[in-house]
Amino acid sequence: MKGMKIEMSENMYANSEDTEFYTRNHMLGKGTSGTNRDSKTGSRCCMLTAVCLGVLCAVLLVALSLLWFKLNTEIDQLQTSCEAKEKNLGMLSQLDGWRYFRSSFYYVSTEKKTWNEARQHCRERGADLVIINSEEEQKFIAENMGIAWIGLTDMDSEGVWKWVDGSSLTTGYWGSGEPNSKGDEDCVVTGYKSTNVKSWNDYYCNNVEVCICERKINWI
Ligand code: MMA
Ligand code: CA
Repeated sequence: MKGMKIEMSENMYANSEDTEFYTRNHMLGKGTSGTNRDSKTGSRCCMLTAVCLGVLCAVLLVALSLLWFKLNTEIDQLQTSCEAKEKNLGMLSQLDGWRYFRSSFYYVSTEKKTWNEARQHCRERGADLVIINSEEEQKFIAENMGIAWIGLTDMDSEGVWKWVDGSSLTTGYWGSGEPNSKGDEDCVVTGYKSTNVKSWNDYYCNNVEVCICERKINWI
C-alpha cells in the first residue's frame, strides 16, 4: 500500500511536469523535440539582442553627429559675434568726441553745414544724421546738444516726413507752431529756441547748422 502510494505520487509528479512542459512549448508554438526547441529559442534571443544593439548604436551615432553639428554651428556663430564685437571695439577706440547712449554713438559736428553737406559729413564717418525713435533719445539729445540738424526731411514729398533710413515719422517732437513750412522748409533741426524735449523746427535745408550724427552698434 505504502509502495503504491509513493509510485502514484511519483507518477502524478511526472505527469504534471509533462503537462507543464507541453503547455509552455505549445504556447510558444514549438514542437516536442527538447534540445532543438531550446537552441532555436536561444538563437532568436541572440538575434533580437544583436538587432537591438545595432539600432541603439545607430541612434547613438545619429545623436552624436547631430550634437557635433550643433556644437560646430554654435562655435561658428560665437566666432562671428566675437569678430563683430572686436570690430566695434576697434571702431570705438577711434571715435573721439562721440557720446554713447543706448546702443548708439552720437557726435555733434563742430562746423556748420547745409543739411545735405551735414548728412555727407556723417556718412563719411560711418554714421548718418540722427534718427530719433523714442522720447528718451530725444531727451538725451535735448539735454546734450543745441540747435542741430537731425535726419528728418520732407524734401521728396511735401508734408510727408521721412527719416534718412527711409522710415516714416511716427512720433515728432515739434516745437510749438511747428512744422510751419509753406513748402520751403524741408529739413529739420532740434533744439530750436528751446531746451524742451519738444524743440524741432522745419527749416531751410540750405541754412548752415551743426549736425548730430548717429552710429548704431551692431551687437549681432
Ligand atoms: C521762425 C519760425 C520758424 C521758421 C523760422 C524761419 C524764427 O523762427 O517761424 O518756424 O522755421 O522762423 O527763419
Ligand atoms: Ca519752421
